[in-house]
Amino acid sequence: MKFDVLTLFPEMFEPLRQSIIGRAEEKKLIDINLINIRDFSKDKHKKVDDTPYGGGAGMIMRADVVYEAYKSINDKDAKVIYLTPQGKVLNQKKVENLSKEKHLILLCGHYEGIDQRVIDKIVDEEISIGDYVLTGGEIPAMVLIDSVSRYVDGVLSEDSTFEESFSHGILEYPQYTRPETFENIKVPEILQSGHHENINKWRRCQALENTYKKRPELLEKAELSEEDKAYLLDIAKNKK
Ligand code: 4G4
Repeated sequence: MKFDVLTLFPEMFEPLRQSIIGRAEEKKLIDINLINIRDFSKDKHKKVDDTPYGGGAGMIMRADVVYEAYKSINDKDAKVIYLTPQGKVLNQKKVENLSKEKHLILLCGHYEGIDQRVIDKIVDEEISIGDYVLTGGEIPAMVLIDSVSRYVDGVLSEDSTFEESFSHGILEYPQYTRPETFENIKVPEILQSGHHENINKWRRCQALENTYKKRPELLEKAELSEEDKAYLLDIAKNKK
C-alpha cells in the first residue's frame, strides 16, 4: 500500500517511522512518501500561502502551489483524502475499507486551510479524526496511516488480526501478564486454569461488560449472539 503525503511539514512524520509502522516500511509492506508542498512554489521566496480574499485572520495555502505538488504524483487511480474538521469522522469500518485501496494521497492543510478551488479540483473524500481543531492535518494523516496500515497483510501478526475480527464493534477484554501478584492483587484465577473454552467465555463477558459500562452506545451497532444478549440482560439487572 502506498501513501503519498502532501504537507508543508514533512519532518512531523518522523515519529511514524518507529515500531510496527517503521518495520512495515522496511519490509516494503507499506510505502510512505512525503512530498514537501513548498518545493513546488515558483516564488523566489518560496511563498506557499497568502491572505484571504474578503478579509479575515490568518493565511490560506495557495491553490496553484498545492496543485503543482499534486500533479507531481501522477497517478489518476489514487484516492485523494483531505484531512479536515469538516470531513466525515473516521471510524474502524472506514479504516478497514481504506485499507483495500492501493494508493492514497493525503492532503494536509496548515494555517487556516487551503484555497477551496484546488480542494474542489483534486479531493475525493474529506476525513476528520474527531470533533476538535488542530494546527494542521499532519497528525490526522499519521492517525490514518497508522490505523490503515494495521490492516495491510503482514503488518500485524496473524493472531492479532484474527482476535480483533472476533471482538467486532465492542471493547476489548482486560489483559494481564507477569507478575502473578502486583501490589497484593492477583491475576484473575480463570486465566491460569488452562481451560480455553471457559477463558474465551470469560473474556467475551468481560468485553461485553466493559462496553456496557464505558461505551453503551457501541452495543447498538455491534454484532451480538443470543448468548451475548442474555449476558447483557444479566449485567443490566445487577446494575443498582
Ligand atoms: C483544513 C482546514 C483536521 C485543515 C482547516 C485538520 C483538525 C482536523 C486544517 C484546518 C485540522 C480533524 C487549521 C482548522 C488543519 N484540525 N479533526 N487542522 N484548520 O481531523
